[in-house]
Amino acid sequence: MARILITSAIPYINGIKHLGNLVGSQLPADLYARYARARGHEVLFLCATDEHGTPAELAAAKAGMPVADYCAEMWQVQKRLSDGFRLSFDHFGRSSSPQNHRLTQHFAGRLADNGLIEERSERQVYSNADGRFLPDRYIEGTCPNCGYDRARGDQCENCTKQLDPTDLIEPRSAISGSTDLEVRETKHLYLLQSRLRDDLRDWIDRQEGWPVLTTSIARKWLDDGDGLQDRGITRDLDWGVPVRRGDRDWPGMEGKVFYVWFDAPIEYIACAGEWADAQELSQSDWERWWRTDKGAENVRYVQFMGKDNVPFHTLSFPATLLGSGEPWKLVDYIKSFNYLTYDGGQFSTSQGRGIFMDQALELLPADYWRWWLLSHAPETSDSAFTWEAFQAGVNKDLADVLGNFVSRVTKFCRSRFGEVVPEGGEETPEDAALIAEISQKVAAYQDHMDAIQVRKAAAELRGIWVAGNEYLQAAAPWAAFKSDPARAAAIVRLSLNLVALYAGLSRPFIPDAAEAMAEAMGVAPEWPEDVAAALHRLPPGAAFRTPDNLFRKVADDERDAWQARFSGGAA
Ligand code: B3M
Ligand code: ZN
Repeated sequence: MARILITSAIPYINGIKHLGNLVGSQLPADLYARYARARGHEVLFLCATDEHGTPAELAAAKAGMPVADYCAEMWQVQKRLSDGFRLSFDHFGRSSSPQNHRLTQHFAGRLADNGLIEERSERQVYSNADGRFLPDRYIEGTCPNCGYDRARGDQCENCTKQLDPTDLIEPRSAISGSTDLEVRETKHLYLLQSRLRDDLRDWIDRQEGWPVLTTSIARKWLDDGDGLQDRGITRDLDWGVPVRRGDRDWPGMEGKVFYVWFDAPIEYIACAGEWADAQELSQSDWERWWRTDKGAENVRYVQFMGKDNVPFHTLSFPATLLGSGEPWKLVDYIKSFNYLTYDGGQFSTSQGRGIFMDQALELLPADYWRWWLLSHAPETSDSAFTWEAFQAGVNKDLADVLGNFVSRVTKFCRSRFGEVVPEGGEETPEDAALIAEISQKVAAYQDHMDAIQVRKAAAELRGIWVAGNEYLQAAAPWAAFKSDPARAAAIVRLSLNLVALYAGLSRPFIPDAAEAMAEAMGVAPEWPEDVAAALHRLPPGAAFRTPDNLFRKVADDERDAWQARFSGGAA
């Protein structure tokens, strides 16, 4: 038994996430957490909302709400949806928590004490009407390149040209529309990441077996001369973690907050503190997950994220931890994902294109989405969501293979032997061959899950379901029953045991259906550490219940209607 710390990239607070976001971090993290728990490991699985930064402020302004209220409300929404998808976080925290404020300020203080933070003066646009400095994307004006009149200070959306706010013609504040802007001198803090380049390179070089997607991104930024530039870690915003040096004021930094990407990964640690506080545990209970001087040297720490988040997790966050000079736990394995595309294009939050978490759960229960998304996880390349593929995957794997198997064996048994595991009959070579085949497939399934090879694991699990189906088809208890009822009883007994076995094995992917299968068989969904023994778990005479159909099929007209509804523009 090991101790495994698992974190998923923490979703931005502004708005409901789409299925591409879900399959890129939270969902595979949940799969792994559920698997690790099932294998008897001690797991701490953490996620939170990422609440600071310009997008949160803008979204709150658009909703006409104070940003703190907006975040509190959206946290509730995201929490409800993550429960709906059965994401089994031990704690779903908030980066705006007091724990994260304290810890972020603590890290800044340590980094400053170690000479890794420098104050630099900059010239930045100040809005007299708004009484504040404006971040680049809060400034709008006409693009000098294409003439688009709503270009932002960082980029023109129309022609994609990267801009400086001073490039804009007739610049105005995106908050008030005021053109009363001036350029003022302001001070910001910079994290001198480049001084940690050698430490970071040594650390990356020591990692074995990381996904190529992770290490190639990390090395690109390390080796590229500009990649590990010193990074501004403060912003002129109202909402965020106020800049302090540990528990002291930071002269000259009044009214400023830390940059969202500085405090967001620190929330992984703070979230463990939030968890401990919520559970009424003590400081040492969370520190044993995070401090290598307090027990975390024995922890395996695994992170899940989309590829765009990799540089922050392979370089910036480790720089914060290493630079503190304190014994914080560094990540042991980073599982990163490519993108899921939607019906030949991209998911688009602004255009309402694609399926969002709330909409998905209105259409079908979580298991349908979990199974399809995980079995098509964008691991080695981007993968494509299409309604045809979704319909085919659900109908074939879930309804035709797994659902049909469970329904056939339970209904046949009920009609011939009643709702009890039938007695009699000897185990034949055919049965022994199935047990051997399943044992070997379960070993392969475990290997893929241990290696966090999500698609391969899904394919192996599907193969385990198929093997049971083929066995039942070939053994044909309905035919045997006429000439040799005892033989039919043995086939049915083994098949009912397969249902119980499937409950344990399938639970990381489809937790609700797994519960239903286990409950029908009158057992808890357990991991089969010994497959042969597990396939004799239900004794003759044990009662079971014929479950309702586990899965329904997606019909063609339904598929077409959904495709039309989520094509965008309808938002
Ligand atoms: N919120 C970006 C994202 O959701 C960002 C991740 C933070 S992880 C510390 O993709
Ligand atoms: Zn332009």
